[in-house]
Amino acid sequence: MPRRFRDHVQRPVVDLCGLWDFAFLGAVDPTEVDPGAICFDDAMPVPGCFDATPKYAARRGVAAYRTSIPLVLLQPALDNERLRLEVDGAHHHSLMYLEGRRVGMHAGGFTRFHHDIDLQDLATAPRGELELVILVDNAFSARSPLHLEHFDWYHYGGLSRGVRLQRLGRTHIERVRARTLDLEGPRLEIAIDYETCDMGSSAPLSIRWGERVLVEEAALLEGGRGTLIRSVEVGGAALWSPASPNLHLLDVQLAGDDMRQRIGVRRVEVKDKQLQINGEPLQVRGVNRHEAHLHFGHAVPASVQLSDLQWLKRMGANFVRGSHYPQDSGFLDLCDELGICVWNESIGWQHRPEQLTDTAFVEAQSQHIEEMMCMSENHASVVCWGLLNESASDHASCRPTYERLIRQIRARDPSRPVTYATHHPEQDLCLDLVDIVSVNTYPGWYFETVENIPAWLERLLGQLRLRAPDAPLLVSEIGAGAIPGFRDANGQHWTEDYQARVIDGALGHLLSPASDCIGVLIWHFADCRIGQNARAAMGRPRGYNNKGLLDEFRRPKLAFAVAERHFTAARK
Ligand code: ADA
Repeated sequence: MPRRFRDHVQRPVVDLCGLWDFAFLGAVDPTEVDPGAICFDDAMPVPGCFDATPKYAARRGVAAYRTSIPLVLLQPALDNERLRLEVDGAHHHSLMYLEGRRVGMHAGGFTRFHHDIDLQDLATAPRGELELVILVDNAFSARSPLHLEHFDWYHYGGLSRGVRLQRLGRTHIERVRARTLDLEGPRLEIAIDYETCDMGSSAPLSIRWGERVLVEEAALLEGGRGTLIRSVEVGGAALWSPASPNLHLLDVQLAGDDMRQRIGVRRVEVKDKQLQINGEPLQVRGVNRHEAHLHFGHAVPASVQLSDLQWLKRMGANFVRGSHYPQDSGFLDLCDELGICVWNESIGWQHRPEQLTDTAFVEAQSQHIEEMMCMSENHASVVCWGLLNESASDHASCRPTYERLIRQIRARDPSRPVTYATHHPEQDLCLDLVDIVSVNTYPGWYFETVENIPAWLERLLGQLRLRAPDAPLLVSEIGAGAIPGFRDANGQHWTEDYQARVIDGALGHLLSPASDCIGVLIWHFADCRIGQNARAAMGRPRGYNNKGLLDEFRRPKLAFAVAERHFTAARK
């Protein structure tokens, strides 16, 4: 494994994580708030979710965060006075003010976005500090069409991931994309998106792979935005796979700017009704995981991310579906290192035709998908893209939206398969659009007896096979609820005993060699809080989705050992 590194060594970057000034403003229109008039009377950590703290529990509305950045931290001064404010996740809608001037607005949590600011546009601070105020609104409103109240999880609010301020030169690297072209060699395509203020200039470009120099040249840059594409051979590079998660350091330098990424060389393919990595079929053994924790909301710290993955490794899992939104890049880093494959999906939950045919919603999804792909495309662990969990893919009116978004994903990245989880397989009208046909089903819980789980699954997969003769089939959700610690001689619904029996019946069938599917993703890893919608809560004791193999504090239930038994046996 290559040593840990920072993304930039040459570009000045100030990490803004830490305690910020805080004020909860509540139900106000954020666009009408004067950031200079806010009375900051509290403190809040960044990353953090303010409504995961007891004082602001269950509060919805606008929250204001403030910090200041000494300009000296952004030295050395470059010849172009442009700053970039980069935010890794703000829930749900945010407005950014630097020195009192609004510099950006963003809708949708869970993705990285940035705003560029010309320093001369600011009334530069005489005290040599820049004051940054971010307003974050976690209310459900038209301002954030991607976060809807009916979803089956708690939408926490705040600055849930990292925040940075960077100083950009006249030429900067916008993004580096590395894609395996050929395992022979191996050969990679490195695409470097840049932006320059200099028309038709040439600039020194170097591409290093670990200690090796792959490219050293004067590259011709067009003015404005452009992309440099180089095909390189990385002879002898060890491949990435779940069993051997080898990573390599890619270091790109252009005109005094730099960007470094960890790359896994591997090929993901759908072939012979299988998902293959480097030509080897992958049996999917995993879980769905919400990036949530009672103490931290969506700002799950690295220590919890790591311990979650340690539980998964112990269980014999090799796969996580990031349900139901893009995963934090720190979590993906760990998945890269530990050889855990990831289905990374855009935010969504049971969208109805009125949303899927609404232009504002579709545009917001499209932008969110672009942001998800930008921040996670270099992660070797991400082996497929997903979208729109359990939405109206059974309505003809929604097919154009599926076509458009799937086309967008494929155009951006032809190297990974695309899928979505359907819960109406028999009526679904979009199965032909995806590479992997994924189905969510709850026999033994919402319908059917535990004894009938194998027969039910066999029938379901048989029907799906008729509709998708050549696609890999995946059971993307299956499970049952259990109140942690509830055991009972009758083994009724909600006992740990009952949940363990459902998991046993499901995995016993789905992981057997006779089963016509590529594997299973259990719903779900750990219990999580759901929204405050009273109707939903009637089926969710404690106000939690209790189908976790572990409880909300990651204490394993009986079903964990059952999954461990099946997963480790299937691995052999
Ligand atoms: C669906 C959904 C999950 C969860 C699950 C359940 O399949 O995709 O997010 O709500 O049902 O617990 O019923």
